[in-house]
Amino acid sequence: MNKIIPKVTVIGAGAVGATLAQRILESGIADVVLLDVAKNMAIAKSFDLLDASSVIGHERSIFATDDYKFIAGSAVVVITAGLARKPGMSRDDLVKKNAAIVSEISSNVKKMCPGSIVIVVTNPLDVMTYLAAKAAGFERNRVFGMAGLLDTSRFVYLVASELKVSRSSVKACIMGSHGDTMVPILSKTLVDGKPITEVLAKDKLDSIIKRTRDRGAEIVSLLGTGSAYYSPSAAAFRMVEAVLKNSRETFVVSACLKGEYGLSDIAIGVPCVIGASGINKIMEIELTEDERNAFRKSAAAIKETIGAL
Ligand code: A3D
Repeated sequence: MNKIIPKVTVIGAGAVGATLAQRILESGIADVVLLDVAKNMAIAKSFDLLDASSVIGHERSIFATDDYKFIAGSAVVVITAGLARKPGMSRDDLVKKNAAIVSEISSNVKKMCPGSIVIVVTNPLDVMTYLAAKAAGFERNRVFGMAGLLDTSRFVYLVASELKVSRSSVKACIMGSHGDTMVPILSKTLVDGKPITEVLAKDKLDSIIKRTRDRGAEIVSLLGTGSAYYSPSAAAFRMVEAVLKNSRETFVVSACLKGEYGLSDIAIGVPCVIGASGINKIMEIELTEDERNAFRKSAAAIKETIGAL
């Protein structure tokens, strides 16, 4: 009997969207619909990806379009459409234009794909996740944003390379906003089972935290045009995979809170168990007083941008 292959829609065929499509196809976990207002560009990328399929050795398919009727039946929809940062821009500088794009896309997803899980990548991430959840009107477990897993992965890489240890020996968690107020949870950060504050001097740790916060901007300024896409597409891929495989892994995702951590009417990065229903569970972990204060400050920054919209 033929196995039913799930369908994943990626909206936005730019750097993040196309690389995510490539990761999905090459993993073999789903067929892809790639939707972009720039239809020919999306078609060109889909042809290029298909032309690689026999070299890589997969049988998955990708269909490029600008028409929402083709997204019907998708198990997961990933929104990567919108403007990316240019050198000197903050993520919040993108807010008005991307808000209009994400709201329109989410209304189309609501119409054409009412049973899907929606993963938001467009920046500013937490605000766009909040807007997508409002516009789609889905239960809150079915709309979440990708960022905390990426921020954590950047931090893990920098810590591991400073200490010359394997990346798998560093356990970390970065909560809060995907922006200048992100909150590394040092009380839960371990290197080979030891608290990070015991193995890394404070000045080194502070400079790694700063570099993690600025890593996106560092890449934007080196690229000159566009922003990071290998690591963002990798993190988005892991979330798609967790949903399709119902793996119930814990990732920090931007989740819509209803009382958790004392917050409501906001999307913000918190650890969540991800599976077939999207967010299976929001984990309320214990924070130190400093971490709690930093998390509240981060929430206030997100609320300010939502308010300004
Ligand atoms: P880019 O390569 O410019 O691709 C964006 C694509 O969106 C383009 O192909 C556009 O044609 C398309 N698009 C624009 N408007 C629409 C629309 N209404 N419907 C369909 N498609 C549309 O950007 P990118 O892929 O580098 O980044 C995409 C978004 O992800 C940006 O907002 C980035 O800031 C954001 N991003 C977020 C992270 C996180 O960690 C959260 C990381 C990297 C990028």
